[in-house]
Amino acid sequence: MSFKSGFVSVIGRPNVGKSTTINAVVGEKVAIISDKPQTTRNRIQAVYSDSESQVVFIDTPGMHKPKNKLGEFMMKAASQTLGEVDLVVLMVDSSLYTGAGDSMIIESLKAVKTPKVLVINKIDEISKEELIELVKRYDKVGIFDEIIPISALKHNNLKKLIDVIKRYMPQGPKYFPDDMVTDQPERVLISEIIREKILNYTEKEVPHGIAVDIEQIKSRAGKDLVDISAVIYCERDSHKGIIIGKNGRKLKGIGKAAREEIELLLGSKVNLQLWVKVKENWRDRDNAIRSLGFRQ
Ligand code: GDP
Ligand code: MG
Ligand code: K
Repeated sequence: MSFKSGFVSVIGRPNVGKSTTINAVVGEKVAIISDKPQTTRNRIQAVYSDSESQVVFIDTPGMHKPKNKLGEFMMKAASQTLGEVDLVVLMVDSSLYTGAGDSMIIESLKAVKTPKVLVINKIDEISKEELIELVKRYDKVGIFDEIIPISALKHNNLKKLIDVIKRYMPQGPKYFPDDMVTDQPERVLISEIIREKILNYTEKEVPHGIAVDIEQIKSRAGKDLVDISAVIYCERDSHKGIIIGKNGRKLKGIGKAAREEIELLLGSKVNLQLWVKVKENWRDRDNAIRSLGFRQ
């Protein structure tokens, strides 16, 4: 069976239980939870991993009723993000009737083509009859591919939730190595994207003797632009030549393909600078992994 991986945006009003749910779903399988403020509008919250899949949960700020112009702008940016992930999970609180905030989110979701799952959380606070009514009401909205009642607190129906989420993930690579812990998930993803493009462009000529070290990720003040510089380490001079290609053509192609994917990941324009350096037997050095930004 082929590996599946993708990105999920969990949205909903404050206090409906988004964090509790993500933490419970990811549980002991947590690879990464980042609470550091990041420069871009998308923030990787946590990564769920098992033997057949990897699900990257993205935090999408700004999905609430806009109070002013800035709020409206945030809301627009958030909706754009929702069009770029593989699945949108809208979470509501079972004990509250659909408030203005929810209807606003539902309205803006109608324009989003990404598959949508509605999660009704806190079902421990209502009766079966009330739940049936609630499911009916949300079903009538007509935009949800699935409706899943859960209790994040009581760990009720979480297995079902992750199974459904996995069903919507496309075939994809394992973005994060097993057992790796990092507080810089974006850095790791970016280096993996670049590595993948190098392998695509060089076919079997440069097998696995490469590593990508992200030297800088910096958001340019006042602009929707992130400057990224990375060094590609290879083991031999001949490999360096292959990666760069005739007149630098191959490196240019690698850079373009990587940049386009990184722009999708970060949700902003990217200026990507790549350098190629030879570092013999980097794999044998005991601190090589650590020096490339990984903490094990
Ligand atoms: P977020 O703002 O959407 O991330 O919500 P949180 O995860 O921070 O949860 C808000 C509050 O709801 C916390 O006090 C949680 O303990 C509580 N909560 C979360 N899930 C459930 C649930 O399934 N049942 C009940 N009764 N409370 C829950
Ligand atoms: Mg939260
Ligand atoms: K910026």
